[in-house]
Amino acid sequence: MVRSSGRRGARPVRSVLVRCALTILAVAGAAVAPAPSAGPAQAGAQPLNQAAVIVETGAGTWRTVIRFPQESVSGIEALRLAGAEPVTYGFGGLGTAVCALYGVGRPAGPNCLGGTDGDPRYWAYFRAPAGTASFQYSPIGAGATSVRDGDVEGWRWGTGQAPAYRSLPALATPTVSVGDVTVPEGDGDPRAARVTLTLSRPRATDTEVVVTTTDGSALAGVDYRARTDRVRTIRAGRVRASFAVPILGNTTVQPNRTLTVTVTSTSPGVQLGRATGTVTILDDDGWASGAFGVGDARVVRSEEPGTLTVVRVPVARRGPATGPATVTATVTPTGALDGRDVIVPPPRVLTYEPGRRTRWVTLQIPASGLISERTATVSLSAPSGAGIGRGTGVVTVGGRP
Ligand SMILES: [Ca+2]
Repeated sequence: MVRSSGRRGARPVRSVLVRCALTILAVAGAAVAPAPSAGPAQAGAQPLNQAAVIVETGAGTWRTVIRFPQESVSGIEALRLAGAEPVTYGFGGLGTAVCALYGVGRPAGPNCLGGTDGDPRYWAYFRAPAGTASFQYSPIGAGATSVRDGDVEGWRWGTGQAPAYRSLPALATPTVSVGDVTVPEGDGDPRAARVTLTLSRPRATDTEVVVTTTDGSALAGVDYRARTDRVRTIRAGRVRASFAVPILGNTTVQPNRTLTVTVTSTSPGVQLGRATGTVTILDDDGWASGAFGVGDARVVRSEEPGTLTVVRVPVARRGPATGPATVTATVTPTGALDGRDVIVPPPRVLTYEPGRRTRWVTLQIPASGLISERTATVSLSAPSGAGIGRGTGVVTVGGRP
């Protein structure tokens, strides 16, 4: 067994030799390993097995729980089930090397494992089989490895270090989290700050979430209406609910103020993830009367493939709002991969009829095991019937802690 720690600090030439040896082992392993998916899968007749796949690319960390009806799947198939889009290369048809995951690595080819291009990095493969609680370097290639119920797979792009380990039960337990929102204060008109509550994966029964507000620099009764031990329900099969805090505006120039929204308890079998969110009241009294301003929002994404959560960003106009007004809102990803991390809507004209003060820009967030943050901006342009007081807001999509 070759341990990762034994390879750390190895000279580059030796590193390449060790890697070649590993490749040969992987090829040899593939030659004698049984076909991983042999035999018909009896879907429906067997309970689903589950395993976890943890991948660190350097640009992001993914922790994904996969499920499969077979007794085992190969390490490559586990990566596919996790959505890692593995790029592989077959050495002589006998063994399979992993060249790239989530778009990070090398193209398929003889130099897939590196060593000749001056870049020492490669995809190091670690495993924590069921019953163990830490990663061990895998000397057998992923194509020849059988991933079984309870296993945790680990991959890290680098020079042989392991990714951070998490246990499968910790990753598979549904987790509830709360987001943040920044909302323009308003002049005392009815207005709510809405934060998003998300579940990491849907449940077969309703999930109750108990939420309480707490003063920060914003004071209950002055800046907002307190909410204590309010119960919100995330319906069975769903992954989100919304929690609204009434905001009490004024026309005095002040600093921005904040309050916290804390999830104090939830249903049995659900753990708390990001338990505290922040509501920021954006003072808008320096803006011209009638000016538009966009807020900010943060959400914790769900992890169950096929589910969507949403994040809503307020676009408010200050002042009497007696006439109609319009403004165009454009969402631009800043480092996020369009369609994978955030579904970017086309630019949209927001229409405010007389009396209307707030519209919301809604972004859909696909489920992902990605725990790293991704951001997008919401920009305002082409206003009519009003000016622009704050033209850019930030949407942050993160994973649970
Ligand atoms: Ca104010």
